Amino acid sequence: MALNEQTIERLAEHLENCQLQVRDTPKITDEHPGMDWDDAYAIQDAILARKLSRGARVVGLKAGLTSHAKMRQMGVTDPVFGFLVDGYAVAEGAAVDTRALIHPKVEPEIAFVLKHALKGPGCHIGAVLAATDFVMPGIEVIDSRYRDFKFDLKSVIADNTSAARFVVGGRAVRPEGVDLRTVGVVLEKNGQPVALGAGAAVLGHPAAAIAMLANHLGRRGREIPAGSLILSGGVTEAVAVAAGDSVSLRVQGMGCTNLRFD
Ligand code: OOG
Ligand code: MG
Repeated sequence: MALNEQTIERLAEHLENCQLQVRDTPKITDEHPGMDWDDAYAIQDAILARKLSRGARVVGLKAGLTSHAKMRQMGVTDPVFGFLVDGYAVAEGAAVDTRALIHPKVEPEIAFVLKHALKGPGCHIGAVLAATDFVMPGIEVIDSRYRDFKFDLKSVIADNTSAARFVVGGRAVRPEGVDLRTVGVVLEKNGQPVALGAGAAVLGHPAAAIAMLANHLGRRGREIPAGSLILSGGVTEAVAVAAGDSVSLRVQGMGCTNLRFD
């Protein structure tokens, strides 16, 4: 760790205030170029602690920057991991209030729900599929607290990987009932297809993102608990949305889920 506890607390408060007050900030590494990966996750953990102390509940986990399309779009090279709290969950077809968000974008994702816990190191696709109860379509709404979505990996980890809202739905499918590499993904905005892809865009197989998360937590003496919902990361680039837009995600064999913005 390069930052002291006080600085970590201050940065967590700053980033969370940006989220709560709907304002952006320059990336925090501008001011703290020496911060390391442990600092970045410690800031994220401190943001979670602030939310838990106000009664929030963790309802899921997420992997991000798991596809080349996303890495290219954001100019980074490695996946990142974050948390989802109850206030981020949107009911299928419901409206997201854009006044609570800075500059939202949507991403087509595959969500995993586990029946068994997963613990790294050494977690792999096979272990993930064996531990998966079902998969389903998920739309993630990301909203970086950084000005113009400009960040580096450490800054975006500290900012809980831009997590803001998500919806899951459509048809829950057992993992053996679908080839997650070839499964087709179509994201529509206002009835027009705006992003297309296949599951393999995510690290060759979306389950690889879940294995990486288990290995990441394993290094910190933690695991992915049984019953967890996990978003495996955007299959395509993220698409900007604004009030009035409606977005739907169709995943081959898994039906469709959707939300609106107002
Ligand atoms: C970081 C979060 C990326 C994904 O699915 O790739 C992410 C960002 O692009 O702001 O959630
Ligand atoms: Mg995402």
